[in-house]
Amino acid sequence: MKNLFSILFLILFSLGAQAKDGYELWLDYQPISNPQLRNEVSSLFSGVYFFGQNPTFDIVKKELAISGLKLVNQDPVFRTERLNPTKLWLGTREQLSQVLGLQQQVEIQKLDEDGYWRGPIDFQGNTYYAIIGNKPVGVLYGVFDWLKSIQTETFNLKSEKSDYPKVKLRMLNHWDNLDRTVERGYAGFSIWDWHKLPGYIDPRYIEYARANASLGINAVSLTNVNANARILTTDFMKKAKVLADLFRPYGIKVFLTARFSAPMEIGGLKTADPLDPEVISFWKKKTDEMYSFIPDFGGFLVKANSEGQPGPHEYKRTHAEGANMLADALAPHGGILIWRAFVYSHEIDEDRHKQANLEFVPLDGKFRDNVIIQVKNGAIDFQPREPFHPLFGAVKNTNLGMEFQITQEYLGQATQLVYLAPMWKEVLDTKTYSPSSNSTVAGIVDGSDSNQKLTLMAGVSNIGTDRNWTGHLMAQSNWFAFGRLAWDPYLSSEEIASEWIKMTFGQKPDSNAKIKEIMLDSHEAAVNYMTPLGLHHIMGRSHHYGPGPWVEGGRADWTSLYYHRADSLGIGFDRTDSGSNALAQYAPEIANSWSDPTQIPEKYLLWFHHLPWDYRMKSGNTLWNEIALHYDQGVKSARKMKSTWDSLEGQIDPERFSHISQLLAIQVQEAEWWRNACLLYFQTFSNRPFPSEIEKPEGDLEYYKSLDFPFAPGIRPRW
Ligand code: BDP
Repeated sequence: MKNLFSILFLILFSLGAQAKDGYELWLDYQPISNPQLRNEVSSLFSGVYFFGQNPTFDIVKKELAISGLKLVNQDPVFRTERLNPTKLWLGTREQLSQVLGLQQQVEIQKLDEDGYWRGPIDFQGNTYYAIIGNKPVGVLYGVFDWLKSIQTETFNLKSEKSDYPKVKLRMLNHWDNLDRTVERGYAGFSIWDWHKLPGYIDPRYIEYARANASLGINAVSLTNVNANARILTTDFMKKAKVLADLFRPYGIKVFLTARFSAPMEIGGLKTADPLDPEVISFWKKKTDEMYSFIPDFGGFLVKANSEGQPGPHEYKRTHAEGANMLADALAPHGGILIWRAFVYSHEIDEDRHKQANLEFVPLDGKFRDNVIIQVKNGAIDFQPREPFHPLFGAVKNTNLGMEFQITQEYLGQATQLVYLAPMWKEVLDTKTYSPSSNSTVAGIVDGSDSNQKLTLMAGVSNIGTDRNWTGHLMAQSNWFAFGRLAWDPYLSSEEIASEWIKMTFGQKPDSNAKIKEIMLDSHEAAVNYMTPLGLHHIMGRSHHYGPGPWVEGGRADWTSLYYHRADSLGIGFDRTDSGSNALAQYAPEIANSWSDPTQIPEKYLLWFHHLPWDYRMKSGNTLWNEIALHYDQGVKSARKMKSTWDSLEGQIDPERFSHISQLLAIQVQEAEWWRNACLLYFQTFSNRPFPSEIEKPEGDLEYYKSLDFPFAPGIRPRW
């Protein structure tokens, strides 16, 4: 009988172990097959010694317990004696200082406070493998890196490695509402269960913190930038405190969004004027109260005077006056105020592209030291491809942080596989020519070109209650890639993809090469079938799902016509000096070359130029034909992604294989839909036939225009 139970248990266990639903993310720790690596790693797990104790080390212990068993079937043996037979040493530099050689001491000291060193240390005739951080969290990061090297089979017992994050604040921004809906969320509801907090702790909170820590993400803003003032009430502070306490040992600080009109909404004041003494005192008291619950509270994130959000302009005050007032309330506690540069108004008769610079450049040098301006990667809005935001390079005495969007609002939401690292890298690697001729966007963001001390990279989260966290399993790679780039913006998209694939799907060289090919082709594919050659913001109204180049009426800068400007003569937004002259906001090296349609990279052509349909492209094709060829190429690439994936049947576990295969089938349909709808629509202006090489767009335009998606996910709730 007992045997029967054991057999049943084994069967159930192995069935369970095979069911891959994505919940484990990249921390699945699949068994290592390489015998030498297995032996080395098991031996390290067989003797683990911690120099000291603290809550972060408790987490490291848990991670070693999970990973040891899964990777090499070895429970870690935690020893109380640090010498042989102990094998693995963990501790901070200070804790290990007596045993460290001079060389290591110097190496580690050079690292940033979150950095780590790992490698062999000879001591009294034995060699120990040590993972050392300047702070306990550095040990945690070092351990995750070590585990990654095992998962990716790159671990070498004899070599040393040190690393540290290039950016100080590596942050997720959740656009989560208190009712658990998520603005632009495509993976279910918010993982923050405010209703059950502070009493109930969902185990997901821990899994979430663990995943973030594995990437070095060290800050999270829990609430939507379209903020609800209620989050600043005492009841909600108590709830947020629970999360902050859970996240602390993982090295993660909590931030909250602050609604500028909160003094009126929850403070009973008649104004939110940032220079009003009562308003100042409201924010000071609120902030002090927040710190009484969360002593290491990160600070506030604010969206003001943008898309209807309240802000200092209501009181004829500047963004600097608004931001500084909040920054002053935070400063005594060491808090940081993050103020978004995503500001534009249809009441201002200016190209939306220019508005952030018009607001912020005159304020350069006027923000407090603990203020950082969070700037989207491009000047419009997370489009499939955008040239970098001209604020990078335009200010010299203002801290600037980067805001990327991990959630795929404009990039296929949760039905499409689009690996975003290549898009982010394109922006990070671009030369700004300012403050110096070699500056890049990455150099401004990490402070190496801008000299700013306070540095930030934020990513709008794609996380929700879906079992696999991100809706589309492959979208986990975007959470991962964001974390890796926030840690080191100089990594390549390719190496990040390789790491993620091995950690997610295991060590299978053939299938891994194909998955990588799919991922690396996916962004260009999406740009081609959505918005090639610099077209932008031509998605369906409000939900932004699918094509809507015909969207017109209402607020001009929320229509597609505003952006593509197609007419019988041509297409594109003239942002040269004969048009809005947004180009003048870039350094002259860029402005001059991009003003010339023959010099600007063609991928940005229609972003800055309105050109005739018969304009000759570098390929020799007319502009019209080139647009059509790009759309068609996008569809072909999507089909190729699908067939490449399908060729992996049998090599990937059935559950994940089918999930991705089904979604890729949808992606192909959506790519065809985009191509057909956009080409049929633009043809009404170009009045030219489609080039013979392309597959003729099917259907009729009226049909595409009639499609309606009242229940598309992620739409902004209206209160
Ligand atoms: C846009 C989204 C909108 C956000 C806004 C923002 O459509 O839902 O509120 O950005 O960043 O991309 O504030």
